[in-house]
Amino acid sequence: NAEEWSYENTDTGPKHWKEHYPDCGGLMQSPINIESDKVLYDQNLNYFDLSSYSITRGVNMTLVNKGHTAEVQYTGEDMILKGGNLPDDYKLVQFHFHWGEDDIMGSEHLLNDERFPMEMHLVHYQSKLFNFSNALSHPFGLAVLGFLFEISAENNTQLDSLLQHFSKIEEPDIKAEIEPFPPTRLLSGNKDRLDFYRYFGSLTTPPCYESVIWSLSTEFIPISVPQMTLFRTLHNEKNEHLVNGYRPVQALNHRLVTTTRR
Ligand code: B30
Ligand code: ZN
Repeated sequence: NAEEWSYENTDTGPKHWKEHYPDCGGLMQSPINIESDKVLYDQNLNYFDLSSYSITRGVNMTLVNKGHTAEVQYTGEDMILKGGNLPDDYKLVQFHFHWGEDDIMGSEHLLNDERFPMEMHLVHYQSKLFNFSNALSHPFGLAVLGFLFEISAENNTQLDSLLQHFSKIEEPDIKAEIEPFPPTRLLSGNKDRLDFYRYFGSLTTPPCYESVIWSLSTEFIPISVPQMTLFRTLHNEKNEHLVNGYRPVQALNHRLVTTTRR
């Protein structure tokens, strides 16, 4: 229940999540700070097959203000994440964003202690677990593919079909149908060779289940300062600007981060 937790520095904030959601105090939590000198290059870690992301026929995408994030819910023909040494195929259910009040913060994952203005999460569930809610608490039940954003001088026109609807979803729980677009449209590099970091972790919001195979792209997505500003025009349930919806980094503990990138 959305009122039990927040990102504020209060008794509902990240330090207190574990009181209502014990998994938030676990040893495999997300996000993390990825330190490049401790990451292991894994020559057996395969690239993803993102080809089914390009299907847009028979697909519906709905943009929703969830009060703590802007989320694109996805129904219709399956968009499937394959390869990447995942134990099964994983079906896309939604993607959403984490951002800050300023361009110097907002990402959940950090790279060598560096913060980025925004992070996008493509959330998938393991096909053989039948549905998302069943997969949510299952070990390896989810695969989240994350992308960090970096500020660019030019607008990223690939984001326009999303951003043009933000004025309609200013208040929580409002939805807008958007023109379906392949998430890979935001990538400029070779989609068959998307380099990423891999580790095992959790949902970054309560209930923080340790069910997520994390893949964080090493390719950044460009976004301009005015485009970032649009995300901050959304409101939360308290009618404040929806900003700083990111969890602080969690201890790596005994985990290893691997990568496809030499
Ligand atoms: S994340 O990618 O690790 N940030 C959920 C999915 C992905 C992440 C975090 C949470 C999730 O689905 N949580 C289940 C509860 N959600 C449902 C939802 O549709 O997303 C309700 C909620 O959080 O309060 Cu918004
Ligand atoms: Zn997320």
